[in-house]
Amino acid sequence: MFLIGENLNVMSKKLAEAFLNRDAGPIEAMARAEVEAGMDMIDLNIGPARKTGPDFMGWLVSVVQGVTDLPLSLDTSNVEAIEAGLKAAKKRPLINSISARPERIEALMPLAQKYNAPFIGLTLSAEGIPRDANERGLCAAEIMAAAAGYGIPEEDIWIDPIVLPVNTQQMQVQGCTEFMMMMPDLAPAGKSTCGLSNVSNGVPSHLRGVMNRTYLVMLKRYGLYSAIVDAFDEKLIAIARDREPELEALIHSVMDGADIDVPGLSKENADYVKTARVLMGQTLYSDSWLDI
Ligand code: THG
Repeated sequence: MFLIGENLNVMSKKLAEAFLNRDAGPIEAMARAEVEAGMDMIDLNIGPARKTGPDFMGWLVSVVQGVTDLPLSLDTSNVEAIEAGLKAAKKRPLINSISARPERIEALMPLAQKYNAPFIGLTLSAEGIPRDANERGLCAAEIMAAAAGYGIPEEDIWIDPIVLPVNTQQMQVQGCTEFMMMMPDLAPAGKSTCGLSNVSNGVPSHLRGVMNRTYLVMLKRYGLYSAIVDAFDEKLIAIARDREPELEALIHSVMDGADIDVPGLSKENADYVKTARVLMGQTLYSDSWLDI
């Protein structure tokens, strides 16, 4: 699986000051650490960046490129900042992202075309976030059709079905898994990706890892091509790199409805089984889902 490191982002408490003061040191250190962790690409998430976006993205791209040759993902809703990143990048960067909203398509697809850059197509339309896998499929089809109109090849489109937090949107979680099954028919040459950590947003922080890892196994089973992930979750990286076949087999058996003797499992494996059941909507989410 192709892994995009999420850790260079404006929400980061650790990097807030460095971002504010344009202090390159901590940002270079984080980029190096993501490379060390085995990422294939680094996401540069500067948020909406309304005022100083273009200048800031240009600066950030130069700083990160100073310490690594990895390709970059330009993560902002500011169109001018995306273009500044496209201009500054040495390697073909990924535009993160273009939704199915007409004004976003009209503003960003010409840039993807001009700079010959791949982009993440976010399944979000004028009506908002889709409610199920079929609505996600419709959104994806709109994005693909629009891109074809700009002559953008299908293999440069990375569809993101928008992962939502399990604690408030539990019924939406399966929408993304089901969407992954539809991808080969929808876009045989297209790619898929998602912001994996979204699933555990708002979940007690010490429990986010088990949630993220279990969901990754589920999405991976249906062919997820890529994910934006916490570069420093070693077990998660091991799953993505096919180094946890036993854990994958356990979670697959839950997905297949196997009758599992949970009390007979190790605490760690029991946690994964309980988490898979929450993600499948079989157990109602609560912050204490592992204790019941
Ligand atoms: N799809 C696409 N791009 C995306 C997302 C997506 N980019 C942003 C986001 N979602 C993916 N990136 C993150 C980055 C950080 C976190 C979650 C997703 C995160 N951070 C912790 C927090 O906010 O509590 C820790 C912050 C810190 O370091 O202090 O959860 O879905 N295309």
